[in-house]
Amino acid sequence: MKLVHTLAIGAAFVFSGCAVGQTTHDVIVGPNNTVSFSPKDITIAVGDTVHWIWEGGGHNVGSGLPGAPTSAFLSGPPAPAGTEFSVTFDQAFLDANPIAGNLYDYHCHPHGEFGMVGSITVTVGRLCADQNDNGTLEPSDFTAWIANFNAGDLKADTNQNGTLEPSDFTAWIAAFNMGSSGPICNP
Ligand SMILES: [Cu+2]
Repeated sequence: MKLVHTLAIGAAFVFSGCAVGQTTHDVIVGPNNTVSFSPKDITIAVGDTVHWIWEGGGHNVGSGLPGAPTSAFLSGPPAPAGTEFSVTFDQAFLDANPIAGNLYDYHCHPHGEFGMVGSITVTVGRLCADQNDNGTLEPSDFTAWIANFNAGDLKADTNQNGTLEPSDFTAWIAAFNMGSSGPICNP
């Protein structure tokens, strides 16, 4: 507690330019001459990008289940090996394409009926800096971070490395300074 307090005095008002980027998740289309996506089902955070890479040809990527396509995304007609396609599942995408549980099924049009299907589940976490989980960032999130940290609550794990340590404090400062464009955390 004392260590954390000392750090706070030294660093609380230093702007951090540390950029915490969103994650890009690669999915292989038609690996090893199979009619499949790999990995098939993934869970990502809001703001992340899914990047499909064609290892085999004659495939495409279209949202929805086989026989029931949706308009959320479509790579185009079946395409050759080497094709790439990306979709960023940011808040604007979620708003434009609302679906239960933010679960986006997709399939290859020629091979969906043969099991070439996949899914993307988008988890909408809270801003990492929002330690009191009230949906906004304010100075009380700082005292909430201290409380969470001292309680061993992984909500204080603002650098998202799975453990609590002093560097989570600097990560909290960075996240706080980024405001609403800051990183998303679960929990
Ligand atoms: Cu296919």
